[in-house]
Amino acid sequence: MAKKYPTDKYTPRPEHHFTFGLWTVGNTGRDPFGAPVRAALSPVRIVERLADLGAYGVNLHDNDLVPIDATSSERNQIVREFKSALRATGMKVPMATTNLFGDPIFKDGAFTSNDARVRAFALQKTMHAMDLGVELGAKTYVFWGGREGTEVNASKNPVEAMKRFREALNFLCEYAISNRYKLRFALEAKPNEPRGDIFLPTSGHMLALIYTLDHPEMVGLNPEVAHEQMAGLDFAHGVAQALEAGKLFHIDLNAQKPGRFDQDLRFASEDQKGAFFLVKLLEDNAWEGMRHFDSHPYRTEDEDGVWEFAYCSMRTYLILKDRAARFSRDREIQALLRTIAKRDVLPAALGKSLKFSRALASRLKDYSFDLDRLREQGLKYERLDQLTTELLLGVR
Ligand code: GLT
Ligand code: MN
Ligand code: MN
Repeated sequence: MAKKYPTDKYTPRPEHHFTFGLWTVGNTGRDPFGAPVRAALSPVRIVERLADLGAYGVNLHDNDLVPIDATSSERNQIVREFKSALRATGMKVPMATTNLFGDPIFKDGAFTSNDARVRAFALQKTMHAMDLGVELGAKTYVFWGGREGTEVNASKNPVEAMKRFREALNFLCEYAISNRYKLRFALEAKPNEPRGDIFLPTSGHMLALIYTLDHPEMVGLNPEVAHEQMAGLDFAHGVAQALEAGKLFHIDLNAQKPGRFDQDLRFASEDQKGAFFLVKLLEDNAWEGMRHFDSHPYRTEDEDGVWEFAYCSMRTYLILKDRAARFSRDREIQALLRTIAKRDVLPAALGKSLKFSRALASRLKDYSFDLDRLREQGLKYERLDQLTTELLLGVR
């Protein structure tokens, strides 16, 4: 498949740090209205094919690799074979997570279930899954609480739910510390689906929770494009806040049309401008994390289409990265940005910065601004946006 594309600067290579969930390329196309359209791919095959395409690694839920009802000797056999595929291909497993949503046990939540036995089982399952992740070399551990929510508000005390979620994360941080696991936890938000409403619906909610934990330094975010867009938010802005706070531990790249179910579309197959500003943000800040794709091939595809999807996810990222570099070199765009920067200077009478001092506060209170000038200035953002659009559409 990938042969159809030229070998060029958009050709993915392991050093680009692209990763895929086993559940993403492995998605069989089952949806609420229809049966699978593709056969399941074995984890070993996924590792081999993605290695051929230039990926760096794969990420997994415990049960993407080891079925929930496997005996311990079955588990060990599966893990042995998987590790040997990793060794043979040089592929890595940078992130692992727990499936706390698929089994009927979790129909009313895992860490926030009303049933203490379910909460305890969720901890047990997560400890085993953390052991597996560490055994495979994972450094990041993701928590996506797909079932942590309600349809019936009367059924759950939402204040209690926060306390339960916090208690579970505190427990698991201690578990990691007591085993000397070098894991960082990354929390992934989503506003709804599969629950009517999911607790901690956005990355902002998650971020606020982190600072109430016993070990906030161990816990950050795994924002997903589609999930924040479902909440109507500008993804790059949320990611920028996480980055600035040192809390961008991982990222889920995909695409989404507004106002729909969680589509998990191929990265930048929709909203190319939003995707561009995201890539630009990550690249301009030399963000060191994995470029992880959490998306599904269209249900129209056979296995060939799956690999096309995977290859092109990476290729598009590199194209956008190239466009971001071009943006930084574009003379006219840069001239407009310099005009913006020129306004970022305080009047001499006020000094260099707006950091509080009693002296500055008193000078500022007396300072007389030319308000009409500020009101009247045109900012040239129309031009800036058009130039960006032309650059993205390939005519600059
Ligand atoms: C599930 C979900 C994703 C999460 C995965 C991690 S599982 O596929 O839709 O957004 O990132 O648990
Ligand atoms: Mn995700
Ligand atoms: Mn999603």
